[in-house]
Amino acid sequence: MSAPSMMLFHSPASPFVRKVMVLLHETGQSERVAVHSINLSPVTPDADLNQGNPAGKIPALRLDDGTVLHDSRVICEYLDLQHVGNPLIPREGPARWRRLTLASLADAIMDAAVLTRYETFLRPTDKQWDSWIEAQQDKIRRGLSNLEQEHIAELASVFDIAAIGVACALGYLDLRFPDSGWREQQPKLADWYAQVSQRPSMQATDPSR
Ligand code: GSF
Repeated sequence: MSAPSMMLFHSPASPFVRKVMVLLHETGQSERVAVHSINLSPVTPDADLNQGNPAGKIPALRLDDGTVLHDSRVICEYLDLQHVGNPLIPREGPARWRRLTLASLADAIMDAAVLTRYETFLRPTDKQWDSWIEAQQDKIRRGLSNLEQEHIAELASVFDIAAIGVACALGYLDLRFPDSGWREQQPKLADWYAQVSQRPSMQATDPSR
């Protein structure tokens, strides 16, 4: 077995990093990537991570020639072009735009959840802005409701970039907001999530394990 040729800046709690890790598992490429764990927040940057990645966010993927790819969408697209199995991002046609738009909705839920986490956990209490937190929560609620009402069949049809994104978004809500009660409002989404959570790729990347 050859040594890993790429290095992924990683933190187990990051839902965006988890997307990349799940895609690596699902496409049989985990051993191509060495994981470099860092402790990161917007107010505690990492100088090594910032090289070639000025926004200083994870995930970032350093290739063997030193090129740095970011963000999770670009990294997933790159890795999906590197394996011989069925693509997890449709290459062309209407399916490509439907699945990428669904994946973007998942990213938007993750963004709102991560920003809520920063506001409620990192920001000093006296500086927190309740209306802003509530607006992020509304984005999450609208996103979950849209998935429940319109996208369950599509999600269940294939475990691709869209399904991976939604699964990682739900996993992050469970990790950071365990009392959010999203399952009561979205029972079909909850059933779907219970099933996909059993996949080896989801089990291997479960941040609560
Ligand atoms: C979002 C990455 C992100 O917010 C992507 O990769 O798709 N659009 C990007 N990463 C967070 C960590 S997280 O997933 O909780 C991050 O790097 N935060 C540090 C910062 O400075 O914002």
